[in-house]
Amino acid sequence: MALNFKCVYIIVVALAITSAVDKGNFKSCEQSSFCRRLRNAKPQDADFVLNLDTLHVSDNAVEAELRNEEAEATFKFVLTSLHGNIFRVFIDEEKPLHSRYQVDGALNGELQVAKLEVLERDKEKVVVRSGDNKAVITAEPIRIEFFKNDVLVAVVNDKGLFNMEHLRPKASEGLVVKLGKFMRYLSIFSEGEAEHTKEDPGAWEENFKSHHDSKPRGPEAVGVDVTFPGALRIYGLPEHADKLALRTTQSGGLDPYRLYNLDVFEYEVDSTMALYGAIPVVYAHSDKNTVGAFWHNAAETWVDIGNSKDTNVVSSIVNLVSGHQPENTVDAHFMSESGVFDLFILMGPTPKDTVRQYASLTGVAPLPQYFALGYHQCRWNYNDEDDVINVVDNFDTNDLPVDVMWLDIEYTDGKKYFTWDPIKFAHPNAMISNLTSVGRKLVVIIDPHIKREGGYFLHEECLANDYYVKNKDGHVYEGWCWPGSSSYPDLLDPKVQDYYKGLYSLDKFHGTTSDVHIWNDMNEPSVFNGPEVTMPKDCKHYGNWEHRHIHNIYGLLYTKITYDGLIERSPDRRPFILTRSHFAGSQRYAAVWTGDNDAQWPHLQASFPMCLSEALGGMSFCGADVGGFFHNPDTELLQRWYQTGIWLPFYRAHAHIDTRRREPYLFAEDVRMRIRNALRLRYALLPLWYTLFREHETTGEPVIRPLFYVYPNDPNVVDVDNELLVGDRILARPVTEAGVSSVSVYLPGGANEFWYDVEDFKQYQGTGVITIPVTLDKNPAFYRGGSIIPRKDRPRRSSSLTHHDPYTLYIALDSNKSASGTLYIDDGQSFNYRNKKYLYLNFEFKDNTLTSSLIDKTDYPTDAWIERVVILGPPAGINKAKLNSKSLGTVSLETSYDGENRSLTVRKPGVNIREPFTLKLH
Ligand code: NBV
Repeated sequence: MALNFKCVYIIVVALAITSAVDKGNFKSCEQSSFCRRLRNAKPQDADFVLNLDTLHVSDNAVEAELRNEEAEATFKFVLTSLHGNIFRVFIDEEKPLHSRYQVDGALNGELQVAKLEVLERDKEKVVVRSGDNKAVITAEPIRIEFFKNDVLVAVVNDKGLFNMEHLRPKASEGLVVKLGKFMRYLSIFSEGEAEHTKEDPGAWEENFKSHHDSKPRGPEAVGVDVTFPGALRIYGLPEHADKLALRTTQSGGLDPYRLYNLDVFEYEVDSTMALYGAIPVVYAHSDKNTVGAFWHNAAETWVDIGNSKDTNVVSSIVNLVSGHQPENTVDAHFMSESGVFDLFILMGPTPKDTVRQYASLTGVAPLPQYFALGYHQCRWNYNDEDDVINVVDNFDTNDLPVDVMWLDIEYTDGKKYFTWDPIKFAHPNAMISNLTSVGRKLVVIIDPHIKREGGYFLHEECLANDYYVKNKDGHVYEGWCWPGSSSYPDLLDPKVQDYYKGLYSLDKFHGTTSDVHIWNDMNEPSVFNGPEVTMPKDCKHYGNWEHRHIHNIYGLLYTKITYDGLIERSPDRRPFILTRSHFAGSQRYAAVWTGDNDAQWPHLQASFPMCLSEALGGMSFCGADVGGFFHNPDTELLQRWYQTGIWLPFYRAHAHIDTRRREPYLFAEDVRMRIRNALRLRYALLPLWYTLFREHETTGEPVIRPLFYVYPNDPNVVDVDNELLVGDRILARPVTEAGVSSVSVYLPGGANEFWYDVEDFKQYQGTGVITIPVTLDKNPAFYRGGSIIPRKDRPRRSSSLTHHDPYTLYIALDSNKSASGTLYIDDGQSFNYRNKKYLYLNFEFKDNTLTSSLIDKTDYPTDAWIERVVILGPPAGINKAKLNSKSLGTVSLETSYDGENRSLTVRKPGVNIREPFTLKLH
């Protein structure tokens, strides 16, 4: 067995180092029975009809029976309106043969229903209103039109692709099965006549490569199309290594976007293939409005995307000739293998509203500890305790800040999680103290596969208590992963959840402290010898659910348990967790990274659209392995990666075990200096990042934002994804191309929007594309005119050492010579901020006066003060400033104007940051 595993390991590593993704290991839609059933179906006469004789309308719900006559199946249809401009459409079978799975864990608590008012009802349709939203429900065929302020913004089942395969007993051979329109029109497997009596060959069992899926319940797929009239682009559906704007998959030979959490070795960019995470939300956007759809389903899902700009090429030409310009439309066809029908329509009307509506359903990321926004140093693996200490020492001697050291799987005793290698990591406490003496932390990896080894407490306890997932025959499921033969905890079982979170307690996980945080990897779950490198779908979970029903939430459940475990372990510390697998709602527990990327320029480029897409899916706390996981980056790529990574919320360097060491101090001084500069800029801006995370927690707004989010009325930004905005205060367009001497940047906002280069303060107007000359030192980024950016400019070894440091306020003036901005401050680690122990400040600059005030009536004692105010685009003729505050009274201050950098600096205002003040320039 050990030999076997070694072989698997060598093959895996060799593959990882030498080849690109092996597409043959993963299904295409055509190779997946339910996907081809639903995708190849042709819309036709209504099979699903609402029986409006059974209509029941209450204050907040419309209910009726939904019939598929041909299949003789009855469903229950419920439409509700929810607070915050959301509609929910829920359909389940009336008397199912087996219950259909309803996702548990993605939604953030109880949803609040809103009032519905019936405007019209007759035999054919019902019209209801909720605020300025309206839904027109047509009975035959079932179809729902959604209107915002009387403008049609979304249509459910516009194309007639709605389907819900009712659960049925397996028909004996030769029997005509009533399957409804989808089977009837399925011609690809049936030649000649009478194809309607045939089922798809994979409906009741399916093979993929050497794997057999026994499908004990048979077909139970569910799907629907949603059209968004007027939309120009559609975004969302993380995780894919693709552009931010989703591409048309309905034509041009692309597979639909697949949502099935998978461990894909050496994934490719520009691909609709599944990756580690699945967030089934889309946002359809035009320069006039934005509307979203959240498909609440945890089973394998494919989403076909249509955009009339790509699909109606012929009619576009005709229209061009005729001068008639019909409005653009986009649509999404959701197709899931199982589950109830549960669709939320997020009525917008702006990107901000829509994203906040999604956050109101699935929650927000809680404020992380301050350190988590600093720089993280990881590699597979740091060899031993000395190696770890040596790395941080080298960071120190080279003036490179670092907050967190990471340990990958080799720190364990033979890949047995919750243990330490007895030789290499024999004194974890001493190692941890060394880190924490300057406020640093340690993150260790904990994966869900459990080594099946006699004497390993975790395995023995799981076995003895029946905590493992079972195979289709009811025996404990065994798969292969890093430790060799492994089993997997059944995370659906409340007893397992309870037990597993206890593993993080300090007396169970010896050697850890409250400063040790957790990395959950391989939690798709990854199973080396499983179908598509994951768990067989017919494995069984608690509650009699098959793995197929819950696959996409396995990682979510795993991180929730970790989160609960860390809270229980250290009730006064905000947990930091990094997860690879994720689903809607994962933001409540963990940060995410884009997995095993490659040290290639296209992967650096993909890091922005991938994380922006995650941010729209609620997962703002996102990053990509700096340097690229597989292979060795050249120094240009490495520097550019460090420069780019500072603009993503999670900033961690990581590398595969077979790559060369690449800690930044190992390079020549010029490289080291550029990396140092990037790190310093990141650290200087931590007060802004932290403020944005707090604002995310209170408002649901993403920390990083695509241009269309901040400039929704500008149709030119809909495809921009090599730029992003940090909040709405900084626009970053790092250099992600090799060997270039200039880059083009789209500056949005028009002639009245000012932008200031973050380094030399050069002023630009937002009139579109400009070309910026670049050297290896240049990392183009711009402060948005009208914003105030709080920074801490003193370089330190770690973020916690900056806690008492003074602030510099950068005031980037707009065309009216005014600006505003917020700053959030607390202890950076505990939950005391939930008891009003924080400061939330508003800075306002207008009429040559800067005013600081408290937004909330709270307090946090701090000795941090303001050491500088730097005004960009200052008014002419200023040479003095007068500060006024309660404790300092009125103080006259000198100003200095820097002609080269076009900035005015007021030195040492000296006022404590928590004290309201005015600073008048004259
Ligand atoms: O634990 C080893 C790696 C880890 O370094 C990486 O970040 C994960 O994404 N892990 C995957 C297992 C296998 C990598 C080939």
